[in-house]
Amino acid sequence: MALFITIEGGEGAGKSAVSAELAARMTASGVDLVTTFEPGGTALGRELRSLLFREQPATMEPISPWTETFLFLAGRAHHVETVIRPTLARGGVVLCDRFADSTIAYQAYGRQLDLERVREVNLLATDGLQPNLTLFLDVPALEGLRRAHPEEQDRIGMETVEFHNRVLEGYRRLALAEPDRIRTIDAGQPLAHVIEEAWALISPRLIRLGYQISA
Ligand code: Z5A
Repeated sequence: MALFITIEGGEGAGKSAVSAELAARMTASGVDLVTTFEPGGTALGRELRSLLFREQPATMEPISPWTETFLFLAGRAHHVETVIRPTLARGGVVLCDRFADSTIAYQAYGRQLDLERVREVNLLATDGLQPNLTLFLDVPALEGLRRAHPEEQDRIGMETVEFHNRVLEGYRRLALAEPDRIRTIDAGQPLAHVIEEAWALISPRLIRLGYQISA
């Protein structure tokens, strides 16, 4: 009965905007929904998020790519244990803005860490939990960066365009490798179209769960 949906993509792809509208539609349809995000879907996750993204004091040693990876993974393990699995266990629907694919795309492809090792540690953090459906919002890196609010740019968002292109390449390869789970949506189209495509992928699954969908 449960359903685990994740939304993925590069910076400014529209994940937050699309998640908000999907959540509103699901709530209006009476879905037992938990919306959450990474990094930061728990109190501990928000502490880790602040550690990852705050301006680092000059006295602090730089965060290495593997250290960065383990900080994301610590938050994910806790998020899975305390929020995601309990919701799924009671038959609820989880809509999560970023999950394990982000670590493959950003740390393995973006930071160029060893892909197999990143997969292994990711698997430990998720305890093998996989989303039922992942919506990959695919928009060219330059367009995504143009959309992102400069004042909200974090340490990773401020990486080079080459970095963001590698991230996108990572997502595209993941989508090719797992076409049943990862559905790509052209996020360069107007937001309203992106939302309708996303909803068309989600609503049949909700109907199969027994929900009466109103939109
Ligand atoms: N990260 C990582 O490295 N490893 C990991 O394991 C995890 C994360 C989990 C923070 O993530 C960083 O963490 C992120 C990856 C890394 N770094 N980067 N880059 P985040 O999810 O908190 O932050 P973000 O991806 O940078 O979010 P964002 O910039 O807010 O992007 P978004 O949520 O996809 O976009 P949005 O806020 O919905 O839209 C941005 C603007 O564009 C807004 O004004 C919208 O109205 C507009 N928009 C959206 N869609 C459209 C369309 N289709 N047309 C026109 N305008 C649009």
